[in-house]
Amino acid sequence: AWRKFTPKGFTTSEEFEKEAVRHIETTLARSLYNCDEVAAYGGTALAFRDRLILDWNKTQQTQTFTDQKRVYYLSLEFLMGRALDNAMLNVGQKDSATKGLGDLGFRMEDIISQEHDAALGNGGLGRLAACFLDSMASLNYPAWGYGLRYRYGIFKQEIIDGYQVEVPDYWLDFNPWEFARHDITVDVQFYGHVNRWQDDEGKQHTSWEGGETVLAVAFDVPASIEADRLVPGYQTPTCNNLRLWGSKAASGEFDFQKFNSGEYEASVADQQRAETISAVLYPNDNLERGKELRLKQQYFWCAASLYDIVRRFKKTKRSWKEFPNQVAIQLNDTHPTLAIPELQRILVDLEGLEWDEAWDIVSKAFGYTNHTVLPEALEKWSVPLLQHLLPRHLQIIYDINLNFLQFVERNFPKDRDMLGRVSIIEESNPKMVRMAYLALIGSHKVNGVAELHSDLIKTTIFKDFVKIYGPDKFTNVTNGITPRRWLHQANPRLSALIASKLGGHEFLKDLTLLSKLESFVDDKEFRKEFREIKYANKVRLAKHIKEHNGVTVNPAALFDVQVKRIHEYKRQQLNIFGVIHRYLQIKSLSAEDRKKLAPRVSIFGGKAAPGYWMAKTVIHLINKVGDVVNNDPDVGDLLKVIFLEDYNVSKAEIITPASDISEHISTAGTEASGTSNMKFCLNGGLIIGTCDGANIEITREIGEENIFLFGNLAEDVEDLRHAHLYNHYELEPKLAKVFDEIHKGRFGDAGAFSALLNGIVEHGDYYLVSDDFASYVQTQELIDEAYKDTESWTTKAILTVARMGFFSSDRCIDEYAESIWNIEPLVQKKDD
Ligand code: 26W
Repeated sequence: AWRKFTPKGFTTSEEFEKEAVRHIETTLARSLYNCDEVAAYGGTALAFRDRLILDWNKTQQTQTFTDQKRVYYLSLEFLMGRALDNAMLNVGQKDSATKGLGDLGFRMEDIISQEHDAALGNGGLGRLAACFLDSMASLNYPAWGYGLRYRYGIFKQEIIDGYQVEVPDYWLDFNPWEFARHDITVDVQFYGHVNRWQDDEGKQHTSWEGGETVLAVAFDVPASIEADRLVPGYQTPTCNNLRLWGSKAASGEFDFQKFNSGEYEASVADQQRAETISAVLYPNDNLERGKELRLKQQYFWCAASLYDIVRRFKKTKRSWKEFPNQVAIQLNDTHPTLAIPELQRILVDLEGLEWDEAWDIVSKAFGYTNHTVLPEALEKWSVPLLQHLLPRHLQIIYDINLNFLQFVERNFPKDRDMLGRVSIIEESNPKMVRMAYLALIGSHKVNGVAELHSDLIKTTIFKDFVKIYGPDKFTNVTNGITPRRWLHQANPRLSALIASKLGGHEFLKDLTLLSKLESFVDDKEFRKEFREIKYANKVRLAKHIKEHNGVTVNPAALFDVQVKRIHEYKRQQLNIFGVIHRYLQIKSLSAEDRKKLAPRVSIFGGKAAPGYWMAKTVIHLINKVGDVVNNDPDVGDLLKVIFLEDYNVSKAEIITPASDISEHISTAGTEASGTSNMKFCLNGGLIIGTCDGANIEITREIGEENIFLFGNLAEDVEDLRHAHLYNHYELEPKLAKVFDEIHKGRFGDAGAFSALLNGIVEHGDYYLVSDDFASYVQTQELIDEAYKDTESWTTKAILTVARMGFFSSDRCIDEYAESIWNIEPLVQKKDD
């Protein structure tokens, strides 16, 4: 019956205009006479939002009504980027809006760029969560995301005199995509103490009392809309919910008393302290720092989300045994691991279940995804901190550990050291809780994110656990990306070209259909258009570079791109040393010989964690090299070095389609998967990479002849590192020359870079930059040659696109659904 009240959606530019103007004049209370781009963005977003909300409400109603098993994706990061373009494409009225806005005197591009990125994430892990929301909706899985509503997302990066400067990202001044649910709140407790007592029947009880309470308020985002209108007549769109928790002071008696006794300031201070919990995203990627506020964030979000999940389950009046048949909870890395002891606490302390019965339910409900093997990224929380903040949870963790260790002892009575190695508690000073072990022990499945990575976790960090539980507890789900955003939205012309050949946009819902492109690989017209699209995308990026960096780059040059978080293991330093080597070579040639070279633009982008000095040094070096190279008249078009400021999702949408070659060159065995490698390939860019992460599966899918692999293998890394430390160490000769030039001050004060170079020359070159340098440079030379042969390059690029079907996050989500969550899609009936 509710459908009767729904407004009719617009289908023409006039109808769109009417809706947008109505919103500008009423919802936003702006006069049309001073309607600027901000207001036009607001009116447009609200007009499309109206349409989406209908699908969203319907989906939620259907999910409640059918009440089948749901999945809850717990992630401390959701790197969503902008929403408007995605909404327009899904609603299917972007053309009407473009025309309507044109009539009002605006350009669509300018309007889209008014929106702040929702940048609630650091990098790969957060963007993966965003792609998953898109795929879960697209495949009609009943799914919710749970996260934190940070007031400040990842900082904005400015480059000043070649240095990174961090600027706060206040993004919430106007956000039409969220709905505050002031009626949906949860009290979250911190600190306090534990009480134990016996009731009249002699039953033991435990309760957590005292301490302080903070209020969690729900903010809902219609996060993901099935791309239904791209493939008309499919079915009613699924629109799932992303619920983000914001923190507020609980308005209990305590505040009230303070307020009344004249302590106005103190009560406001309490308010601010509570709001601090969800104030800011921690900007570290792959580095754990053990800050109390971070632990508070984690518990706040886990407690609110679980309360919500349990509340929904209890409404169905099912018995607790059925909980794991109705609920699957996926832990996106160890950040939400406290959800495990929290559910155990709810079941035992609050619902009165026996320990074993409760534990059976808990460990069937959870799945855990590991995203890194870097030791410095593995979360550990100190026992004294947990004791202070979450005393009852610490007890529960100890009890989980006791049961687990007893189980291990029974099964491995001869292995005396095993208990110490696998204990959740590390016997250090202070003692530490190893969150990855807790997550693993409390889950029924553990997965890595690419084949090599999933193998590595079984032989390194979780080796003992494979013995204890057997190999079946461990599985691989190779990452994927959503083709709706990373092909159709970011590269509309390529999407249209593919659709024209394949007879429609079905490939956006079944990416394996791309394989049909192989039969067009020799089609002259198709090849020409494919190349023209790449060129046009490069022209667009060149324009962006001109505007932001003031450097003119030649769009016909080979665009060589490395955009990702700056980290030693990702080896941007290897790339920039390679650029210096190229520069020195150019300088050493005669003017005549220089003419034979292939022009190149080396493009970098990415943020360094604010406290990560080595990463900041790398940014500085890139910019200094750029200053010298870009202004050297001997070099001209042959080489340009660009650092793009403030790399984020919306910049990625411009950069990805404009790349000829992109760099995925981590030390073998360190990059769990990588997902930008997939984005570049899907957009017809080739890649240079090490045998690491998903590069391995990409090679298998697209063929060795279509990728530029180099460097040492993961299996040899340990021995090489060992050799550096104990044998005489010699720098690779070409790299030594590069270092000489840096030492001579060719790129400014050499002292600024001494720590970077010493890490390699004197401190063991942990990331094997020198070991891989010769092979890297040689492979770059192969790329120069290959690029000169336009025809064969085009063939490689087309075949790469055609063979990327496997890397859709749709495939990935189907694998999770089948092998971890055990859930089925919910197909909604079509409305008439
Ligand atoms: C506690 C600090 C911290 C913060 C974030 C530790 C670890 C993380 C993430 C797990 C790091 C991360 O984003 N990992 C990336 O996950 C991607 C998605 O699976 C992979 O593609 C990347 O290879 C991996 O680095």
